[in-house]
Amino acid sequence: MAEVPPAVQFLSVEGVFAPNEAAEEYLPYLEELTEQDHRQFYRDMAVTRRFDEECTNLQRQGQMGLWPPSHGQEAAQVGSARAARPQDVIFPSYREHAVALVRGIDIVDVVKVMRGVSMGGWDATDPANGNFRNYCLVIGSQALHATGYATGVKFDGAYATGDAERDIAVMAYFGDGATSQGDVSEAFVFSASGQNPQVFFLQNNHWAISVPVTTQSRTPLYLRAQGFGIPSVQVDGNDVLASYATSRKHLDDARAGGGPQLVEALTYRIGAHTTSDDPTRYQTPEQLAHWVARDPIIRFATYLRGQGADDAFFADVQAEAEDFSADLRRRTLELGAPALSAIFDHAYSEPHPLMDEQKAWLEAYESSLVEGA
Ligand SMILES: Cc1ncc(C[n+]2csc(CCOP(=O)(O)OP(=O)(O)O)c2C)c(N)n1
Repeated sequence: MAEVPPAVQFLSVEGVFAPNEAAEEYLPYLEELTEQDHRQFYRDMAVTRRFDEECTNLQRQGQMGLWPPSHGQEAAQVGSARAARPQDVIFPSYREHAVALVRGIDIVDVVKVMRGVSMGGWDATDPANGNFRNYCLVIGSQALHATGYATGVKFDGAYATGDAERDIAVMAYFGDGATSQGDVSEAFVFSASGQNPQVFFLQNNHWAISVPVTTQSRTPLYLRAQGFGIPSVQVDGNDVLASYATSRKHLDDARAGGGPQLVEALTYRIGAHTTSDDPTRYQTPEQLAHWVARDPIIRFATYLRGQGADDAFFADVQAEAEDFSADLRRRTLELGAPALSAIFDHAYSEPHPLMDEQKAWLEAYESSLVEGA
């Protein structure tokens, strides 16, 4: 493994504001943040943690086929999502529940995907959905989708105009495992060649299901990007301020015409890859304990308490998280099945005679099965 300098960090593991040397150039990005912003970060993380637990329970109760928990990755996701501007376009993988929340997605739409009652979940082109594209279960493929989209932004000249309210950056989220996919390397090549306005946000949660990142890469992952001519930085992904500040800078740079950028957030997947997995078969208790002690939410709570947040604030957030989860549970249990013919509706973006024919056939077949027909 190559020697690397420490990752950008503002908060010590104990939650004390103590920027390290690597964090210095990112300090100005924290200056605009208000106490309200800090509290919002906490709220986003705590609500996500709570509904993520609820979704895990719902899956265990047979309400979903699968759930990929985000426990432990809340700071990486919330910091980067809050750093993006409304006009930025986000391409997630399948674990970005906190990012979905921040961008305004109705989390029940995510549940629908995992329950298998929706092909996509939400209309990604509806501005109400925060330019948050659909979840993607094909590892790394969204890096290429993002690169294609960013190429379009480039052709439209919708960046580097100097208008920060309108210039667009595209952000792609993926994991350490995805960097082993050809798609991600291809995305790096095309994006660097085109000097696209995009940021690759890599959550290194140390595992591609049961394969450790040390098996996947002999070099720190963020250094790979530099081989493609992409400026990159490694940050403490369990420090929400570090995730925010680095994402802000690199999104700003990409939007302003600086070409693609990469942020590698060092974090850890606490628990299972998905509800189909048993992490006790490969994660050591020591490694898990090391990361549990670096819980991003507890760490930021300590920081906020130092800034004057009192018990009433934390109780209020907890109550909001409980309400959110109870509502999510109620609405999940109310989800009906989609019309069988819906499967044809999104195969092509425009009407297609073959789809119409197949849909009509299925409907006729279904109605022939109705008793008495
Ligand atoms: C193209 C492709 N190959 C294999 C899989 C099976 N698979 C699902 S998740 C996963 C590991 C992904 O790890 P990483 O990219 O680090 O993301 P994480 O789940 O840890 O967030 C694999 C190999 C897949 N979904 N798609």
